[in-house]
Amino acid sequence: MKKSIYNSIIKKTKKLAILIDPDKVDTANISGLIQLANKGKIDFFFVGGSLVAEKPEKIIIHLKKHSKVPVILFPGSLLQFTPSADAILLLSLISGRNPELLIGNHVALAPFLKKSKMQVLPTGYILINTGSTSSVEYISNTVPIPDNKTDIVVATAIAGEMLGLKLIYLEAGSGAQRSVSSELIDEVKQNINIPLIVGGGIKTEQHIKNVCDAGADIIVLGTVAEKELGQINKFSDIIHSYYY
Ligand code: 1GP
Repeated sequence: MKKSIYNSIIKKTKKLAILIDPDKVDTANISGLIQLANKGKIDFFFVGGSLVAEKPEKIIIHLKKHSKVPVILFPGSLLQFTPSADAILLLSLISGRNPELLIGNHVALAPFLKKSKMQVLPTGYILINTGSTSSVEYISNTVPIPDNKTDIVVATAIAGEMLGLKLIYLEAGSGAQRSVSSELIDEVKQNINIPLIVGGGIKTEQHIKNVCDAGADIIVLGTVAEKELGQINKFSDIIHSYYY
């Protein structure tokens, strides 16, 4: 694994990643996010989605042209692969039992990744059911772990780390009514030694404080950035006020 983006993740502040769905955001309406990025308010752009009709390439090239913030592909499927991003979250959906999302897609993608200059970030992706069916659940054909099954979530995260994955991602699903609970984040964080990404349904100042206090290292915001861009400046300041 090439180290530089990963090294920046493990540095001593919490990070804000903004999720960009190429179907919802285009080069004409992304200037506000680029301005925030250039003011140091955004640490990473994640680009991708569960079901994306628009190829992510155009938006990635635009982001890279106008800002220095690393662009990380967060692919919902192999169809979203493009070597134009700086890095890729190579997701293993370890909460599920769909072999394509545990190894099949990785085999198909490996020759392309090997040829590309992208940094590969092997990530244990854990889908949590916080009360509603997410797009990821439906599209991935996997069963998310119920959010009251703390022991299963923690064991899954530990297994991911033991398998050599470099990041754990707790995902409630984009637009989730409820984000992953503080208790669950805290339990997982106490049991792993790799960075923890948390996303899905985080949309208020209080949510941000809760997930930061509980131990999230990277906080992913998607829907709130699309709908209430004006809030991101404040949210970023909260996230960046935490030091380990
Ligand atoms: C990324 O799915 C999240 O993990 C983004 O979720 O759109 O609810 O912020 P939101």
